[in-house]
Amino acid sequence: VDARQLTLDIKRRAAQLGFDACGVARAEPLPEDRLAQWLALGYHGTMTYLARDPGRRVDPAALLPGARSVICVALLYGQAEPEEGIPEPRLRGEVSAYARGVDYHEVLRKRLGELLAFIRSLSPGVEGRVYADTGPLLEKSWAVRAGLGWQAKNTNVLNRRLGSWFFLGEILVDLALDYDQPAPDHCGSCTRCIDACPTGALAPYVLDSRRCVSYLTIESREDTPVAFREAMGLFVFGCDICQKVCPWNRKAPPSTAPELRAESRAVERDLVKLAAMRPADFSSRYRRSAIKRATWSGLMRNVAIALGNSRDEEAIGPLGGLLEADDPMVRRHAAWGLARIGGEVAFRRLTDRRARETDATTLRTLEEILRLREPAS
Ligand code: B12
Ligand code: SF4
Ligand code: SF4
Repeated sequence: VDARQLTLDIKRRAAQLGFDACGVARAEPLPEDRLAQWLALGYHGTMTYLARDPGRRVDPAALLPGARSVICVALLYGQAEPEEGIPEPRLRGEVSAYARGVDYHEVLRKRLGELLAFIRSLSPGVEGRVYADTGPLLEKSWAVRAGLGWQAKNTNVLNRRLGSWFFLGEILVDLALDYDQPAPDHCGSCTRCIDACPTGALAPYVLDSRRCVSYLTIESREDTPVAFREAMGLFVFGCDICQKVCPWNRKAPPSTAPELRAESRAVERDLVKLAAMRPADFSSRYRRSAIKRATWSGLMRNVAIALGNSRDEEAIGPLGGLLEADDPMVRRHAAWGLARIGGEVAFRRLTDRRARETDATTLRTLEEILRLREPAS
């Protein structure tokens, strides 16, 4: 089969499998300098895996000897908002749009596996590897090369027809195919995403993860810097702001993947229910959801911040519960949340906890909070 026909067949099959776009790039090494520069600036924060073995990130041949092509796909996950029929709780947290269905790793890998099986049926003996998010490929760079869009100022891949609410996945193969042209940049003079980012994490085309709410709520295993907590608002998992404000997303088509909708109701946005979730409930509830990545402790830390940011006295009860959590990090954030709500009842909880607190760092946090309060009372 000639490369052109094979490529057309692969793209047709990708569309049948429900992928919203498919393009192909030549598997040449990517320039290393910008990744190195980004890492040197420390913009990866504690995601040390990104700094490990940079050669493997930029050279597909290091992943698959004889690699010749990178087949890139996009799968839309955007939903029409609001989700109908779900009553909104009084204390509602925000979960990023991408995390509302079945874990996208599972959804993408299954479909990519089917696409690879199809390629094998056309070209027996082909070597191929499937990637979806967790592998070392710099997926955005490959998507751009494969013509799926341009890497926009908010650093996501953006497509004129699809917007940016899509996941990326790839198949690396040792087959020669017909290659696509990279799409030109259509951000123009717009800076909406940069202006709207609540924590100032974006400069044009560059993200400092350490300031990004997505990183702080999902990847970080540490205390959230106090300076960012108010700006995080009600987000408990991920952040959608720099995509929501993008003009190219105004007419973005919704996802047609049923799995990405199926469990949307299982994703709890009720902060009171979330705060009451025990580690075992967390594990079973999010077993097939991207949310498990945050870990129970991380999610409870985020819930404590969101409860504080609600500035609603109803949040004092759930925050009081989190102030008794086994994990001291969760207790410290619950203390912050209670102080943010303020008032007699909240401060009585904090004073009471201070008398019993055994963790040195948490005790210091409680003392600092109460010292600020006590001279005034
Ligand atoms: C680590 C990671 C994160 C980190 C870092 C994000 C980032 N911008 O890199 C955090 C946790 C913050 C994150 C957040 C999100 N992520 Co993420 N993430 C990844 C992951 C695993 C690796 C990305 C990576 O290697 N980053 C490293 C840097 C170097 O990459 P870069 O942005 O391309 O950096 C380039 C530019 O900075 C550029 N550059 C241009 N000019 C200049 C100038 C200077 C001075 C410098 C230094 C660099 C530079 O050069 C760099 C190298 O190409 C990928 C999956 C993968 N394996 O690729 C998903 C991925 C990028 N994430 C994805 C998603 C959906 C998200 C979120 C939208 C989720 C959410 N709603 O919360 C947010 C978006 C935040 C944002 N504005 O980017 C999707 C993006 C899909 C798309 N349409 O683009 C991916 C591809 C996962 C997937 N398979 O679908 N993510
Ligand atoms: S995801 Fe949120 S915090 Fe991160 S860059 Fe975008 S707007 Fe900023
Ligand atoms: S908001 Fe504007 S600058 Fe940001 S990604 Fe969209 S078009 Fe580009």
